[in-house]
Amino acid sequence: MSGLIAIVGRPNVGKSALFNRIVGRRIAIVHDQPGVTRDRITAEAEWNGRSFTLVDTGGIGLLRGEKSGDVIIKAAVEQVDIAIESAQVIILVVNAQEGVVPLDREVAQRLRASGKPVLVAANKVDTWGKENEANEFASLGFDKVFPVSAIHSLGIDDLVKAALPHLPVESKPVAATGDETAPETVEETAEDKDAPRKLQGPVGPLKLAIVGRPNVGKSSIINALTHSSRVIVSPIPGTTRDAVDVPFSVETEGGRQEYILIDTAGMRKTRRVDDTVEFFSVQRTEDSIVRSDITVLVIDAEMSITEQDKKIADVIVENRKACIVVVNKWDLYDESVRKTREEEIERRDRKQRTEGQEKTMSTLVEFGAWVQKKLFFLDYAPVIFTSATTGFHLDRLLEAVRYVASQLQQKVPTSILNRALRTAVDQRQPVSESGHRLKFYYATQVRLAPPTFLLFVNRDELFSDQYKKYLGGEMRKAFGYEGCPILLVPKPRPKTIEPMRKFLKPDQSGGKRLGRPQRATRPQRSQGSSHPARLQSRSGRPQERTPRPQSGAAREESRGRGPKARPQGRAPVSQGHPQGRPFAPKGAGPGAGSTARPRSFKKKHQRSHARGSNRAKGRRL
Ligand SMILES: Nc1nc2c(ncn2[C@@H]2O[C@H](COP(=O)(O)OP(=O)(O)OP(=O)(O)O)[C@@H](O)[C@H]2O)c(=O)[nH]1
Ligand SMILES: [Mg+2]
Repeated sequence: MSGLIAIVGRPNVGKSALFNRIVGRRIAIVHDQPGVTRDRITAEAEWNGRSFTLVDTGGIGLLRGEKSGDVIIKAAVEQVDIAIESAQVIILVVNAQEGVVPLDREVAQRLRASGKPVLVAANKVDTWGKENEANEFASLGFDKVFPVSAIHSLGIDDLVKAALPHLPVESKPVAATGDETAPETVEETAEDKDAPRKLQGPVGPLKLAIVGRPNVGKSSIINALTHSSRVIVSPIPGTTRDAVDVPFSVETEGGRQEYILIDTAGMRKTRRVDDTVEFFSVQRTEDSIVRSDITVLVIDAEMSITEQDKKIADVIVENRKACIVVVNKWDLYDESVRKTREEEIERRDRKQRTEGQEKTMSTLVEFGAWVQKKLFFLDYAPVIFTSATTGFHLDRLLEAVRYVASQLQQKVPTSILNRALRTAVDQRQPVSESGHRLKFYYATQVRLAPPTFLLFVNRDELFSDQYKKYLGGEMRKAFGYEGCPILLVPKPRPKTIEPMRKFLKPDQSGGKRLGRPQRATRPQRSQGSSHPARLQSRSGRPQERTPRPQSGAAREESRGRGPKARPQGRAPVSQGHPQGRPFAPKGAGPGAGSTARPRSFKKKHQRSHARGSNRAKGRRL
């Protein structure tokens, strides 16, 4: 156990500023307005090699004009109590510039009752030499008063050093962020010939950012998943302000899975964000999307899909994040859907429906399709219908999370990738532009999360968005990647390689086939099977026979290349049918295609590759 230090005090004394200063990062929102922090915010901190957990709390006590019945204030005070309860040492923050006020005495009394060691931090001693101002706080009845300035970083070391001896002796090293090994740029990785073997998906607990408009039930979902009241829930939009990390683990047959759920502030239309606190809240939400492994976009079943939902979805897509769409408050909608379905069945029985009559949505599958159509640019994300209140389908949400997480670990062997790409290119050749045609040499996966593929081509500027979308769709059909964006990065072939055109015989220049390049002129190998000479023939077979990663990965494993991450089965994302798949309109969305594909491909595909393996060696894709 690393130990826990709680920062408490009346509102607006600088608790969050002190918290950020000790943690060394701007986590909590600091603003000169009382009651900004509501939830309990925790962070792992380290001081002189000693790690501990630091908690920032909403202020204790009511300010003028506040009513104790206010649901948010009540909940915030409860959160402070929990923090006090679980801490080994408490830092009571007071304002040295204002001196002791009655509310400080109230808070002090409460802390004395807890029996925990308390250190008084007399904050806002901004100029050294004014420490004497802090002396009057001795009257609060605690042994130690530390004059500090959180903003100017004065006196912090003495304060923390005095707190550390109260923590349990055993300490854990500070948790790794998991980002250290992530390659910074695609280029960097591509140059590294061993890159494919080093690819690594998200490590450490998976970070799930729960985002959406205000009041859609983000905090409720977190509380329901963790069976706790960890974050504050209220009917007042804008309840959550800071991004709150909530650790969470699930036991499955496969073992224990650790997550960090990040509760975020609801995002309103930018032009309505007139208040500074809300501005910072939204910024924290965007930061949470950036640092998440998977983003869960929550929408309100009752409110349909609004422009604002689309804007938030845009942020997710821009940041290339894996995503799951959750339609929450389904309990409020369920009844009317049931009625519609009954009417539909009745009409069908009476054969009343005429051809061409618009069908009403009455199943979750149809609703899922509608949602994905509306959020077409996010159509790679499975849609789950939940109720945080009744617990409806929260298990499915977890299953989807597990499944998408497994997709972020999927490494497609280069040979299989190239076969899939060849099939796709054979099936639909890139449209030639100004007499030049885009030619593909080979492809290799350079990143797992998000799945990123480097495609060596003759000229990257010929790779149109339209063709990228088509290829992305074909990759999705071949390898799944539900919930993940697929990135295709064209790269001109290495300069050491002579243009393939050079080897064209004059009579072939208009045709598809190329003369066989000389050995020395072939593209460099980036990995054993990725060499164009090893590419297998154009199968000329239907796209359905495109390889599935499972078979390839299994093959790689049997070659002794070590275990590869494989999908652990498909997520039951189509709500109406547990075994179903998410709906994704074919070809919709950037770099995304239909997620639907026949299940019987794998065997057929294996056969097709066995047959075609020796043909057309040395060809371009
Ligand atoms: N009927 C119903 N009500 C829900 C459900 N989920 C949340 N609510 C209610 O919706 C209101 C808002 O819930 P919160 O969890 O605070 O919503 P939030 O998205 O975190 O809101 P902000 O933090 O303000 O952005 C509360 O009154 C909840 O009780 C649900 O599944 N069904
Ligand atoms: Mg909330």
